[in-house]
Amino acid sequence: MLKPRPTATRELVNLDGVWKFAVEGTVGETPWTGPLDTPLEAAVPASYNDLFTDSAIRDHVGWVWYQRQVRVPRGWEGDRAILRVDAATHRGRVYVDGALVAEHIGGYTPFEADITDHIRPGQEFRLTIGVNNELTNTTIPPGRITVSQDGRRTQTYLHDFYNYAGLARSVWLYSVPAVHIADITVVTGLDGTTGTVDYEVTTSMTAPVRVRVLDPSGDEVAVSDGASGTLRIEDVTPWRPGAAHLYDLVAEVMDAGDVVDTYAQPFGVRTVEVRGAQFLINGEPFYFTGFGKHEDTPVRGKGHDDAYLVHDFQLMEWAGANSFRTSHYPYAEEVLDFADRHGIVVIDETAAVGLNLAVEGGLTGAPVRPTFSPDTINDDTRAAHAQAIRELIARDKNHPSVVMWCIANEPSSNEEGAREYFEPLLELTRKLDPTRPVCYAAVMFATSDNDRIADLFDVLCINRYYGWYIATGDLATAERYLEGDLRGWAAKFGKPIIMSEYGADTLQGLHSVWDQPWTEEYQAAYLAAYHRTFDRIEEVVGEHIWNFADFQTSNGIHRVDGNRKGVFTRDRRPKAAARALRARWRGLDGRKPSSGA
Ligand code: BDP
Repeated sequence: MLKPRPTATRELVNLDGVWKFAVEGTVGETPWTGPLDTPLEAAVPASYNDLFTDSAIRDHVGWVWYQRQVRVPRGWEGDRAILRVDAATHRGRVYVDGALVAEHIGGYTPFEADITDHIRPGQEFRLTIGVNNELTNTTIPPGRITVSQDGRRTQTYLHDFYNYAGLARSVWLYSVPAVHIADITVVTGLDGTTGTVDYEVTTSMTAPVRVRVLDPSGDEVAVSDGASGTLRIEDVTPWRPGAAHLYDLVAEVMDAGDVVDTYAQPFGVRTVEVRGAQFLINGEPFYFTGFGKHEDTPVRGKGHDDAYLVHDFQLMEWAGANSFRTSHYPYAEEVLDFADRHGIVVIDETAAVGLNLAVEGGLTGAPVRPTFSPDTINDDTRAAHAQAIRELIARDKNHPSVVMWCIANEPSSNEEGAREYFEPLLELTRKLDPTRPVCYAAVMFATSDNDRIADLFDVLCINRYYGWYIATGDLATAERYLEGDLRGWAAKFGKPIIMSEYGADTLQGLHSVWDQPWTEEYQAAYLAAYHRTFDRIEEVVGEHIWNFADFQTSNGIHRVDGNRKGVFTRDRRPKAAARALRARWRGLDGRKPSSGA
């Protein structure tokens, strides 16, 4: 799916700003049929939850409504007009005046509607978008809605981050010519000093296509005719971690010798491969340093913000991070574009977080239900999960920064039914993209002995909290457990291991001379214990700390104003561990730190 871009043949109108806003129940049953009668306004992009002081809005379970007027540029006669919503979390319905033009389920991937037949160039139309935040056992991520005795609907879910909802990314209106480029796929390879570029351009109607590759200075370095083929770039400059280099694949659709549509798709020439227990980028072993992140900031919730985008990447670079995981959902496309341009490596994750009912009982003492069963995570959930994978790959396939797909976080991979659930999803992922390795992030309860799916995947991504949830405050025991655990996976599977989560909640400003959980010293000592262990185990090819920054969670006695495992606070100030990381990570250039054994 192409990102909308202005080109010589396409125009783009951004619809961000302040929209009318209402919660279901406070306006009529069919709010799209007329002007929204509401005193409220909401910012787009932003999650709506933290914008208002009324807790009934923050805690609302169901639909909310956004509305604005849009004027169609008058020069669009003869073109198609496409409305694009970058994300409606978790379900969206789009109405142009009274007409439903699009419906989409899945909160973190874009969707579009061709609204040409509903609008007139030069005229205004009323755009209404309904957004629903409900999570059930057949959504990705899953959740459960209960009705309390006073009739209120309450949403629970199986992940700790707050269920922010709304229009957290941009909304666009753009034009394309009637005959246009519908999609482009680029797969690159390296043949000595030559870059190979397999490309495929799909068009709305059969029409001649020609493509050119431009280097960053705009010089043409390869050219070809035809909707698919292989281009060769002599003396190619590969895209490398820490040294981004992007080319443009300019596709042109021709009609009687004229260019009727043109689109420039940025790409980088690089290869990714898993060989034995190594993760290779451009044939060289790569060691991941970085974080699991969240899209999470004060007031905006999951709302995309370019200032935080730039600042977060600055902080990652300052710390020596060369990579991150888009835990626990696909991030805004602006984030991946930035990573492409700055040589930061990305593990790109679906929103399949919390396919795990073993954690549900917890402190409530509720009987544990099986994760995979007709009443819980079932065939319909898997169909939603498959769709999430399709949409992720369709959106992100051309990003050189994306080196691996992560199709789930902490599923109950040790439970009966896990293999049956995951095997077809993995097959689908590999069919859609045979070029990138695939992983899932393994939960604490899944060990090398009882995990039922690890052999299907390319890289073992493992989340562990020894020294926090287990052996709390006892780092000597934690280190021993960790080493035994990792050596178990290494011996059994012989695959590369990335520690995809490890971390300790830390209150900024809390100090102690002892190993006391929650202090800044403890976080630093905890991370150091893990790092010593990684350096002793050859199969470990990466370390992603949980988390880059503190983030908001749902209410619960495990959290004080959110999850505090950030190396940075929610407002991006460094805790003591940040400098220790910087000392370890800076200057590694993708190589593993030398053994601390
Ligand atoms: C892991 C989850 C992550 C949580 C983390 C924690 O993958 O989303 O935030 O634990 O408890 O289980 O801090």
